[in-house]
Amino acid sequence: MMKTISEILSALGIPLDKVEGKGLTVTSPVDGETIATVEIAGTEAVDAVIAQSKIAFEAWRAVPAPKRGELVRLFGNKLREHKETLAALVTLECGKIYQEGLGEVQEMIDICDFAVGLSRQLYGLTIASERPGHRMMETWHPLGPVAIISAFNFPVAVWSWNSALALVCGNSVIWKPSEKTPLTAIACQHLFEQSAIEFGEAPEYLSQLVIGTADVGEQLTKDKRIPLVSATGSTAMGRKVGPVVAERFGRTILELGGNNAIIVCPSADIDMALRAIVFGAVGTCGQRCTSTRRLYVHESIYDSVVPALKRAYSSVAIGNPLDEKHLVGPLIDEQAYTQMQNALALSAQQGGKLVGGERVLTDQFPHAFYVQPALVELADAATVQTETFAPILYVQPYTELTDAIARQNDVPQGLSSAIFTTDVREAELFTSAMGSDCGIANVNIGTSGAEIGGAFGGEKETGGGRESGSDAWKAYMRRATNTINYSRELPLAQGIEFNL
Ligand code: UN1
Repeated sequence: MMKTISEILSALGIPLDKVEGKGLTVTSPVDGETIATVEIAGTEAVDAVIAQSKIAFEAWRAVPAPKRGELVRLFGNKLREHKETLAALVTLECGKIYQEGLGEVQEMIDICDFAVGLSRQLYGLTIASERPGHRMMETWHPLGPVAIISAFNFPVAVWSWNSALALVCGNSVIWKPSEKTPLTAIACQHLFEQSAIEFGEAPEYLSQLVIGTADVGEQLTKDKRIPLVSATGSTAMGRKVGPVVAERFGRTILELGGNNAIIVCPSADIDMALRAIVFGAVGTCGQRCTSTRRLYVHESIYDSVVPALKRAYSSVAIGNPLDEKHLVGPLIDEQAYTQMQNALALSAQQGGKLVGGERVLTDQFPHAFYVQPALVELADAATVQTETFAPILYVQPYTELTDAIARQNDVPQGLSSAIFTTDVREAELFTSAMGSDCGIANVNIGTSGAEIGGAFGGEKETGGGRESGSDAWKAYMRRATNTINYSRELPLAQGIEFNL
């Protein structure tokens, strides 16, 4: 595996001047060292990008959808070719372990495959008309330039879910990556441009990158030429983006915070549940929007499950994410560490019993933030309402399943949820209308690691958007209802007579 930034960039064929600009300093969470400096897009540059995107869209929408799929197929192949290198870059830049970096690039490859198939399946319905000699149908048309605002924790996959679909749907794309992870974005854009050259018929500026801080995102959200803004990040970010886009009647796909819970029932396969809980809570150092943050354990098994969990926690290998023996890498930065400590201090004040949470490996990595994942046993009444992007798992016992479900739902967010049970009644209740109120409700699978084939997203303060599989593509297109009269009469709908 490649471990240095220059090895990775040269393997990807990225010219060094792209990472030796002025403006944004990129540090690696692995050791806190500077790995690059990149150029920031100014207001005029962003404006030009939007104008170019519009022109690219006008050409791209005329290309038949299966042909558009061919470009995405080539890009998927390019990702296959560079999977290991891109995964190592993901690890270096955002700190997730290499296995998860590989998993993330695999998600990109999978969504490309999905989008290629989809490019031949952008179906509309044919609808029975109430009038004789008439036919009704729906046609799905491309929308326009799509802005994609992504977060540091899935620096490449989230862009690909959006862009692969947006592109086969006939749109151009503009990507604003997190300012913490511009290098992986530069790498993806570079691989995409190579695929576009191979494809030969893509308009220039079909996919563009704008690097910058929140003001770049704000400029994109305000611009009328962008009919759809897909934004992944905190609820606070979504609260800013949503109203600005809505004010100009643009559309959004919002993927915001989660506060995901697992319920462990008395009949659960405990070994399975433990693995799912540990992966969900400590994997990616607790920095997935789908990370497991709360755990409700039935009182009859609480005294065996919680000690087993503590044992598992104490054996988790924490360290350099490039080293394959480690399961947990660092937090993204000092701010994330401070937020984690603040959340832990608050739960201690509320009587929470804490294990873990302390900073580790400071000798080896004085400028990076590795932590022991934290487990907090909470009093019955308390439900933590906020998402802290760190490995903190709040644990509580429950007596009645309906009460556990109510507590699970009693938070502002609604992304992911899971139940571990072998009782079909409990499983069905959990996935029913009276069960979990989340966009994702799993049985005997943890809260994170969703497959791309399903629609991904959540309710309430998670923002309501859906990306990735199922019919999420419809959000990237506009629907036209066409009524066609092939008779020689002009009957009006609803039986209205209007005789001239
Ligand atoms: C995110 O954390 O923003 O389900 C996305 C999962 C991944 C995606 C997470 N497929 O954990």
